[in-house]
Amino acid sequence: AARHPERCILVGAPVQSGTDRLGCDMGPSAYRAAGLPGALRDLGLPVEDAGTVVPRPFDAPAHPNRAIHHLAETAGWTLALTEAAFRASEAARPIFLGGDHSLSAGTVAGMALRAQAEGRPLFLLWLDAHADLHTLDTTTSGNLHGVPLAYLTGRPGFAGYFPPLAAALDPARICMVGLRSVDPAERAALTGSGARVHDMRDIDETGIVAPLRDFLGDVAAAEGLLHVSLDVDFLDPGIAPGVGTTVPGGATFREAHLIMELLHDSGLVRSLDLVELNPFLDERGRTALLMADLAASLFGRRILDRPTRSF
Ligand code: HAR
Ligand code: MN
Ligand code: MN
Ligand code: MN
Repeated sequence: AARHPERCILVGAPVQSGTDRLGCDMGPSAYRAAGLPGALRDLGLPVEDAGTVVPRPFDAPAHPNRAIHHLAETAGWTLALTEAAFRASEAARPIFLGGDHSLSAGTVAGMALRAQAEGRPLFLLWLDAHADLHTLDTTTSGNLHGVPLAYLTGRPGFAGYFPPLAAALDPARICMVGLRSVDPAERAALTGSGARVHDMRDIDETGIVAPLRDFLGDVAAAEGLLHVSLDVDFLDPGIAPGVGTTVPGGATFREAHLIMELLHDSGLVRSLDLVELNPFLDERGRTALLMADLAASLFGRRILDRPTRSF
């Protein structure tokens, strides 16, 4: 019996309140224009489109950190997306079409509820140039796409400003890959957190295959649900320019595809975020096309057939 439903469900999450530049709200349309639904159907998968999530009203008081902007709006998205993720994942594998990375505060919280309902642990693979580990007190940009992992792991200072978190994630079940822009407060939070962290230097020195297989082996042994959060800026800006926060020295085309191929072979992925695409900054849709192509690889597109490695 399959560990996960075969059906995919697309969930539009046009969030842009977590950044200070406009354009991420066009992400869901760009993924549809790039042919993502058809690419998944070509793999023989049943694909449903759940349409677009709408933020819920949320009353957040003003925060003493004056840099923060769009706090109540982002909290309202978190509330709506927690519910949407829980609902969409009941009988399908959700693909959340972002939207900036603040949306993961909601999608991952909803998947944590789903894991809880199934009596299984949630694991999280975070593919990103950034750690997104600021609290509301440490962010200096005030851009809330920089805080979702702090919220999700239950770091202090979110009470009253964000929806209460039903189940905080154990950092030991988080694997971060691709880091190359980490602020001092985030670095301090990572030290001793128990999270697995593979920065770009690790990838350069040892490659990503062995550490990823190690992580996937742990997910399988725990019969966990795996959520993957793919930030466009994980990729090198030379191949993925359509993002507001480019950082040089990112993953190559093949490094990114190999991760997707290994994830597919593992059979462990239950849900996926595609985040930070800014179609206004893209070049003739190439970043949207690459992200859609990576999603297709994660859901089973392959070069040649090969025996599946079991975990
Ligand atoms: N750490 C920086 C800040 O907090 C940059 C955060 C950028 N985040 C994203 N998502 N683009 O990863 O402002
Ligand atoms: Mn991010
Ligand atoms: Mn990032
Ligand atoms: Mn490491």
